[in-house]
Amino acid sequence: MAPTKNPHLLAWIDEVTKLTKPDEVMWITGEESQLEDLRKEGCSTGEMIKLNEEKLPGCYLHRSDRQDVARVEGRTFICSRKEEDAGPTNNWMDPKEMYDLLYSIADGSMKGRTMYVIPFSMGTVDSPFAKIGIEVTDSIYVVLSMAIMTRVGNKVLEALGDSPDYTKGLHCKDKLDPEKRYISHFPEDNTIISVNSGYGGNVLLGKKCLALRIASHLGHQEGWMAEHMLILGIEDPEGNVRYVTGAFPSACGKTNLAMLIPPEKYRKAGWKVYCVGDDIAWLRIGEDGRLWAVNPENGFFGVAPGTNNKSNPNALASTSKNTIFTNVVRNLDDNTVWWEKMTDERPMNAEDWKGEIWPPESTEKGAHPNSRFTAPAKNCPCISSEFENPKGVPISAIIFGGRRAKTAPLVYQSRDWDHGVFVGSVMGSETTAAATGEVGVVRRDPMAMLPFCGYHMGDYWQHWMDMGKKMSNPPKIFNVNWFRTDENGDFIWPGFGDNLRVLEWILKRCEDKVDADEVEIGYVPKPEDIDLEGTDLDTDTLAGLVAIDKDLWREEAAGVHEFYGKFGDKLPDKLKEELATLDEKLK
Ligand code: OXD
Ligand code: MN
Repeated sequence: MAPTKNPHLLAWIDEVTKLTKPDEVMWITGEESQLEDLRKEGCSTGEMIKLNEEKLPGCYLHRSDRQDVARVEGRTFICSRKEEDAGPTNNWMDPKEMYDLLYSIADGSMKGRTMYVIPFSMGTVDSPFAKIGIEVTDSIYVVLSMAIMTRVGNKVLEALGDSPDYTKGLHCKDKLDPEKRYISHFPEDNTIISVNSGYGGNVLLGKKCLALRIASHLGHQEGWMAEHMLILGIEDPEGNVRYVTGAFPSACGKTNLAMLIPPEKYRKAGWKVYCVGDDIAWLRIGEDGRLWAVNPENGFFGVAPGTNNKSNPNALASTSKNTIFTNVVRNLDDNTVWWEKMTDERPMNAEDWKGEIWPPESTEKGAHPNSRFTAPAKNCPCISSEFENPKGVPISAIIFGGRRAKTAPLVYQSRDWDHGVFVGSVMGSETTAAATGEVGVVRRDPMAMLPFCGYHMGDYWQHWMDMGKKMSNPPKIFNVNWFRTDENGDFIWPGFGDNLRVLEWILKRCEDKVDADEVEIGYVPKPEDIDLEGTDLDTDTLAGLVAIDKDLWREEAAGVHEFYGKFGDKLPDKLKEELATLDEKLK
């Protein structure tokens, strides 16, 4: 029996049941015994593989379909009623047409299967900022992953009561046909439908679909922001904790920054760093006129390859128990997992991500490059004590970043909020050889939201401007670039924990405790103001790292003109002015 009397919800579940025609309907209660039964059932069908209970307690391996290993931006749609509202950066289809198409795919697709109903909350259930979703799915993997990534079960239904205010999420695996795969959002209906995929980013509907695409639309209407940002707490030796958020395109070390370990000198002096979130921040203006952030998620859905005891010991520790691994190597000697760069030596007796024997002489990768761990946030050794604070944490600085070999300095500060919005709107990363074969092409990814903004990007930028006007004490906005290279193509800045040296400067700037040099693009540090003790760098190198090459910046400005051209009338005037100011300063 349904554990709710909510008439809206019952009517929708009834409608979905009639459409998908499952053999059974099971409501996820959040009780451990129910989840344990599902883990057992998942193992009996091969959907899940139980790992070594002693070495990896409560951990499982899942393998997705070989054709279904990543998000599919080309098949992700924002089906707003008007095409214009989706904007030039999203795929759009008329909602009626899309519903017809998706209903025809979903029709009868759960025959012979169980339909699971997952009530989930993004944000702690008691938070005034939380949003409730109901995901209906035919995948045990989705149920178990949602139970890690979100708060699930009856407590969510209690919080919902009889309200119609929840996001509807329908997920049908169907036949996992890539040609019929659609990840569709209907912002005006607060609805998500995902079909023919079983990959996390496409089917854990709380994450990118609700907490970014749908939530960005809701935030626009309701006066808050949903951003693709980590949230980090930094404690100085005096015990003051300040919080920053950071937005980075993929492959820029966002998870590493979210779980940074201070360099030895800083550790000894008493600096500590806490992770509040690694991927998504919901931001609201507090009564104090500051911006406050909550992480709506309850777990990490992190990329496994490259994670090791040096690059990110906190992430590795987060996966030590109660974690689901997807598409990694299985070590057959001890039934544990492995991925590239986890250790120097690969396991010799192992299955690759496809579940095939991985011969010791193989030159193929064992783990899929986008293999993942789904780990409870509470496992993280540096999780913030404020992680579950329903009010969130006050933000001192917003940090944008990208991967730029030459153009962007190590760090610069925007002149003010509006200029900061400009800085975020033009951010991008250069492609690396491995990804495309074409090196150094800039891919613009405004605020790292290109694939995740659920409405017109021009309106989104205007919303940023409007939010700035409403804050009496807005965060300061910065841009960082850990990836400047020397004449040999080697990174100059050591990165990882040493990034705290830059964060220290950022926090001092927020409190007017350090001066800066004003240059064409904003404020850069005086080289002597970044603490280099314990690194191999000297102030001359630092001066090079913050130097601005005007010719490169003229090229950059030309690229921005071209990019902005896409947005037509919706490009906020303020951004046009900021670009004109940059042109002027570069003359
Ligand atoms: C993610 C992404 O998986 O941004 O977090 O792609
Ligand atoms: Mn992300």
